[in-house]
Amino acid sequence: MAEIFKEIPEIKYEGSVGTNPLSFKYYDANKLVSGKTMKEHLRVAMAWWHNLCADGKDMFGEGTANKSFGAEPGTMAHAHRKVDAAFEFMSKLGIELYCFHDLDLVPEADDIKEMNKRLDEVSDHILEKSKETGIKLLWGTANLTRNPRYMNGAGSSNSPEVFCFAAAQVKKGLELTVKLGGTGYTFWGGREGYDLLLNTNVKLELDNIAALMRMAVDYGRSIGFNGDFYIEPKPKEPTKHQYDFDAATAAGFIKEYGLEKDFKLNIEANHATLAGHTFQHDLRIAAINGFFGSVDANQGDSLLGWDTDEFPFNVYETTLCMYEVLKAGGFTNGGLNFDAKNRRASYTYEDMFKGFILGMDSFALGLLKADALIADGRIDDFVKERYAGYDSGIGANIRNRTTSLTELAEIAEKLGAPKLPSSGNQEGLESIMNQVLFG
Ligand code: XLS
Ligand code: NI
Ligand code: NI
Repeated sequence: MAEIFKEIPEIKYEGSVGTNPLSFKYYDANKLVSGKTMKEHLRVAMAWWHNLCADGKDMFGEGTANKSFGAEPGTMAHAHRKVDAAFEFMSKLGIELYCFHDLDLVPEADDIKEMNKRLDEVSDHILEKSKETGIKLLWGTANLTRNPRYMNGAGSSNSPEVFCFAAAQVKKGLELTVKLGGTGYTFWGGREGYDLLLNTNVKLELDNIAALMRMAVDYGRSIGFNGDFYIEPKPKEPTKHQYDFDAATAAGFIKEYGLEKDFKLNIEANHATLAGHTFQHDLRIAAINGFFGSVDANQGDSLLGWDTDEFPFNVYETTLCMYEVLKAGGFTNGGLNFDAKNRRASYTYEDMFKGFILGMDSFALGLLKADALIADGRIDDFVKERYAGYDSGIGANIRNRTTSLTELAEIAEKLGAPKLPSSGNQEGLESIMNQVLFG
């Protein structure tokens, strides 16, 4: 079969002094970092939608990138060509995982039976390639946003007929996930949210979203899906009020509806920042709730208020992300899905590769620096010391809940005005971070 990215060689690690733009400077797949290889730590995945489908179209203009891969877009021949492109692309970069929505794989059909037939055909092709290369699915999902029928959401639709169609897509999405060896199934809220409270039954919509998720768990488990279900929080876009605003909101939802045995969170950098948080904040909130699952790796632009899905280059952020990932025990079923796309003006095949080289190198650096921060130990020691008052005495009693307001009030009377808490040392800690980053 004809090579698609003919002019692009296999991308190799050539070290940080290399100047070859088509080489990794820091991503060294088999380098050992604290007992695991870089590849095992990062579990890099390619997002089918951005890499093989998005052509740079925006609301002001048509696409700039040609993603036909030599076939007529909108045809099954094109769907197959995208499979060839995907596997050639991933093989050249040494990427072993990918993620997709049903509609990224095949042209949409109104009839669900026809859609499923197309999905069976293309997933057979993917499976064949997967057997040849060892490349597997990280997580699958269904696109419940694009078709006009989802104008009011899927699980949150006011129409039970639309809800049924969504259920059919989720069912098939789970079947494909199992077929392709996926270890995750994602629910990104999509249009699950609202713009106007006056026309919305919020409680009914939330109950129905949870019902769809519960049915997905029951069906998934019945067909042998042993992986994690994820909620991917996002605060806005497309609707004004998205129900899964951020990690804290999604964690509350999971607990409220008793989904905690099966669900974790997929934290996207750009979604966290849209919610007014840092990426690392949402990772920490996921982890302390026991819901650390997977990551959609990208980067937003602080001057633009939407999900720009840029390839990450901010090493300060990737370090703090990998610091949280390492502290949470690393990925198990999850990974780093590059939910990222080239800028509109970066439209060549070479740019597609450069996007991943940048993203993978940025996270490789982040991993190395996070590991160094942990090994350095000064940050951990500082935090331990900062809360040391709670290790013994009345502090320990507060933590164990073996005291009362009355006892604490008596102590306060005896002690008089407390002295100021110890310094937070923000500038000192940030200096340590710079020292570890830049040597
Ligand atoms: C959109 C989301 C989407 C999910 C998958 O903002 O990031 O791409 O990751 O549906
Ligand atoms: Ni995403
Ligand atoms: Ni996103």
